[in-house]
Formats: sequence, structure tokens, C-alpha cells
Amino acid sequence: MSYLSNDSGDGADVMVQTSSDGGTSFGAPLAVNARPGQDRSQWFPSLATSDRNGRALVFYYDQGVADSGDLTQTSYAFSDDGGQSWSAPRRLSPGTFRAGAGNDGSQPNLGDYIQGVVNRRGDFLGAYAITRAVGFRDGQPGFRMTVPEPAVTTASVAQQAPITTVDFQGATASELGGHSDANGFLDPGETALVSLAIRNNVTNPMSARSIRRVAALVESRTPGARLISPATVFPPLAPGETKGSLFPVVLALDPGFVAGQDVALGIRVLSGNGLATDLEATVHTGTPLATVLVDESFDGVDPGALPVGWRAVHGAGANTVPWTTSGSFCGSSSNAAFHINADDGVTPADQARWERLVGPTVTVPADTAWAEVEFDVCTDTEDNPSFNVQAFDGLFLRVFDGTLGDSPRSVLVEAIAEDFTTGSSSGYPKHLPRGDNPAYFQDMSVWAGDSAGPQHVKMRLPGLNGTTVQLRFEYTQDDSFTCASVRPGHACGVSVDNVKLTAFRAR
Ligand SMILES: [Ca+2]
Ligand SMILES: [Ca+2]
Ligand SMILES: [Ca+2]
Ligand SMILES: [Ca+2]
Repeated sequence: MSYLSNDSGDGADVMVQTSSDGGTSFGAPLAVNARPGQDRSQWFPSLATSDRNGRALVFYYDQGVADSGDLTQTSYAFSDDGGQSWSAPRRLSPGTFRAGAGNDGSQPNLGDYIQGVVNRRGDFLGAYAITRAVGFRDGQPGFRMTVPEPAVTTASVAQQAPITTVDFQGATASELGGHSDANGFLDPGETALVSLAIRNNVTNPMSARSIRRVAALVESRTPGARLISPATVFPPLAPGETKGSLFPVVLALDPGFVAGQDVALGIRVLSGNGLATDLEATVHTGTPLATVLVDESFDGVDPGALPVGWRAVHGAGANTVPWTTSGSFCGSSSNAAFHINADDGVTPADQARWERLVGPTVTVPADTAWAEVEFDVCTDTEDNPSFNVQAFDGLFLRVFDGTLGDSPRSVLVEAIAEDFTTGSSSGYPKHLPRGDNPAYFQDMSVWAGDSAGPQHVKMRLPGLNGTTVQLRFEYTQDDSFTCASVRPGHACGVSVDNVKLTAFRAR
């Protein structure tokens, strides 16, 4: 049997226990994922066995492919000795995908929809939910976005072999002198050097190996972008180790390449350890030309007042506590938008609320290639000290689509955001649980907990060209406890400052 355990505290590991007496007793639990205790969440394992050769396969959603954010894949491992030992895990899904992509409302995007079976031909079939990147208007003029969607991936039960256990850790493109204008951006007609970083992602003592003789072959999947020199090599990689390529591959953009379009790279990593592993990278192009649509420091108003164009709107809850501004939260003397996280003296059930801060309505130019949102966020709210991603009160961002002819809807930024960072981490730091109070905005990824001072947030938002939008900062808290309960003496709340929405064309 397979199940999850969070005894290691990293989010969860996939455990397997086997019985040789028909289920009367079970052996000791065995963690099969890549880096038990250090690889964040794995979840919803599904186990299947072949009655031809006795091989067992377990597969699961796997967030271990990045150290933060919502990048995910489905992974599997197999056993040939009745579950006493397991192979190094490897990817089942055709690529990695963002769990939050296309998440247009509340509720998690990937539910408990996963199952693996071995069919009569002896193939393993894994069915699960997958996402792909979508833009802001995906699904319009309908109300809902078009992802996630179901996926079925087949793995041969008979043909399994050792594999090159690497994952992708980064790609850096820099213009090649003499073949570019050296302005810091990769433009049409220019040539770039692309350096890669990969990690030996398996440290599980059952299956970890050092990887030797590591090479990569890179291909472009974007027309108009070509690899002039597609091969590179890496130093040996001990279990868990990340290494950069020893020399870059060389990427050239045709003169007719459309500036601002992303280049998708496929990276096939080969080694002396076994089968090759395929990874992906994205390279941005074009010199950005900015149009600033929103630029708000909240310094033009006194603490307690909101600037012209900004509104506090009550979302839900019996007791209204509107957004305001404060010049003394988070160790900062700069006035910032603020919402308190405190016991406001009403009955606990009435403390659940959803309060919104709505920015000005702006129209994004039609020739925009991508938009960017930046701001400084600071939080000190109730979280769960014993579970690193769980919080109960927090803040998230949606972008309202008020474009004429579109269904009016508020899109969670995680549904579309690229390169979404909070400080040095990807995505949101925390997640809210489900909750049955209708005034609580349950089950959301949020900025929450003690951020230890302001954190800079930055993200690219595709598909905003030609739309009419508002930024909507959404604060919610549940009906019990505040940050004062978990961190007595703290000034508790959330703040947002230096909010910028910028549209970029590319030349
Ligand atoms: Ca784990
Ligand atoms: Ca350039
Ligand atoms: Ca300010
Ligand atoms: Ca609370």
C-alpha cells in the first residue's frame, strides 16, 4: 500500500508498506520519493502491479522539481522485489507544469484525480490532471479558463532501466559580443550564449547515485530561433548537487524573429548512468519599452487615507474592517496600504472576513507584449508554525477583467503569472486551508505569516494587451485566532506599497 506521511515536515513523502501474509501484517514504511524530508510535497500516490513480471509502479504528483513556487510534475518509481527496494523516481508527465496555471477561481486546481493501472498488454497507464500556460483572457468571453485538463501517460512495465536523475535549475542567456548591440536584451538578429544549471535530484539512499560523464543536447522549439552550437557538458554530480554547464550553448535569433516572443528550449541530458532525461527552459527576448499604467507609493496621502482612484470594498463577513493606510507597520516609516490582522472585539464567528483593496481602472495598450506587476508586501498574520506552507489569514492578488465584451471576472495572478517571485522565492509563500465559514476566502495561495520585513514581489502577466483591468488586493481571515495568538507582541496585519503595473512593448 502507498500513502503520504509528513513526519519529515517537508510537506509530505510517498511511503510504501508491503505485506507478505495477505495484509495481516506489514513491513516497515519506506519513502520512495527523490529526497525524503527535503523535496517539499509529493501527494496522491497511486500504486499498480503487473501480474506478468510482478513489477510494481507507484506514481504521484511531485513538487520536488523546484525549491519554491508551484512547479509540479508527476513522477513514478518501480520495484522488482515486492516493494523491498525502489528505483530512482523519474518523470511520468511529458514536462513540468505549474499547479496554479489556469486556476481562475478559488479551490485547488489539481484535485484528487489520479490513478495508475497496468493494462493487459503490460503497459502502465497513469491518469492525472495537468495544466499549460494560459494568458489573461483564456476562455473569454466564457467565464472559466480552459485548464486544467486530464492527461494519461503510458510507461512500459517491461522496459525500465536506470536513468539520468537530473532536474532543471536554471538557464542564463547573455548576448554574444560582436553579434549583438550589447544592451542587455536578446533582440532579433542577435546571438546569445546560454548557460545551464542542472541538479542530481535524487538523494534517497535507496536509489541515489553519483552521475558521471554528463552531457546535454539543446534544441529550439520556437521557429526563428536556432542553436548554432547545441552541445555542452557538465562536471560529475554527487547526489543532491547542482552544477553549471562547463561552457555555454549558442543560440541565434533570425532577423525576422518577433521581439518579445519567448524561445522554448528542449534539453536532453545524457550520462553514463542510464537513459537520457528531457528538461525544458524558456528564454525571453526583446528590448522592453515601458508604459507605466499604475505607480502608487501611498506617500501622497496621510496615514488613514487612500489615494484617489483606490477604494476599500467589503467582500464578505458580518463585521467590516476596511483597508486603510499606515506609516508605521513593518518597521517602515513610508505610508503603505494596510489591513490589520487582530481581534476586533466581535464574536469569533463574525471575525471571518474578506476585505478588498481595489486599484484604479486602466486600459492596457493593444500592442503590449507582456505586463509586469511589482510591489512591496509585508505580512505578519496567523500561520501554522509546525507546517511550513500553511497559514490561516493572508493576502492575495487578482486582476479584474472589465474589457468590453468579456465576461467580467477576477483572475488570480497565479493562473497566468510567469517569473512570479516574492523576495528570492517563487510564487506565494503560504496556502490557506479549506474552511466552512462563507465569509472566509478559503483554500487560496497567499502572502501570509511573518515575512520579516518588506518583500519585493514581481511577476510577468501575459495576455493583458488591449484589456481594461484593475488590480485587486484581497485580504481574508478565518474565524479564529490572529497573528497575536501565534506571535504575541507582534503588530499584526498586511501591507502593500510601491505598486506598479507596467505594460511592455518589445523592439
Ligand atoms: Ca517530500
Ligand atoms: Ca540586444
Ligand atoms: Ca509608501
Ligand atoms: Ca485567523
